[in-house]
Amino acid sequence: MADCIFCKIAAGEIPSNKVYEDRQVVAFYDLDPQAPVHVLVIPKEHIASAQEIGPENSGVVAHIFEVIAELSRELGLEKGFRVVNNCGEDGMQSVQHLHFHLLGKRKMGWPPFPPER
Ligand code: DGP
Repeated sequence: MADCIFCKIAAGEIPSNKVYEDRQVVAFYDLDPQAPVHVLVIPKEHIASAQEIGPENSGVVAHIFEVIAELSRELGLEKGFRVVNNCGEDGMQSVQHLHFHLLGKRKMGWPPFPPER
C-alpha cells in the first residue's frame, strides 16, 4: 500500500531493526520503546486495523501469535509479557497497518488507562 510506513518497512524500503522475518510477517523494534523490550509484529500484507480481520486474513493473525510466543523465548521474556493492539481512533492507533506490540522486561500496569472521573 503506497504511503504506508509499515508496508515500506516490510518491503525493506525503510530501515528498521528487525528481530524476525518470514514469508508472512516481520518483527522489529519500536522507534519509541515503552518497555526494555518493545517489538512490533506486523503482517507483510496490508491490513489497516483489527477491524479488518476476517476469515480471509485471520490465518496471518494466528501466525503472528506463534511468532510472538517464539520471540518471547528468544528475547528472554520467561516471566511474561504484554501484547497490545491499538485499534482505531478510540484505541489511539497511530499507524494504520495492523501491528501487535510485544512488551516485556518490566512490570506492566493495569488498567492501562486512568479511571474516568
Ligand atoms: P500505535 O500507536 O499502536 O499505532 O503504534 C505505532 C508504533 O509504531 C509506535 O509505538 C511508534 C512506532 N513507529 C512509528 N513509526 C515507526 C518507524 O518508522 N519505525 C519503527 N521502528 N517504529 C515506528
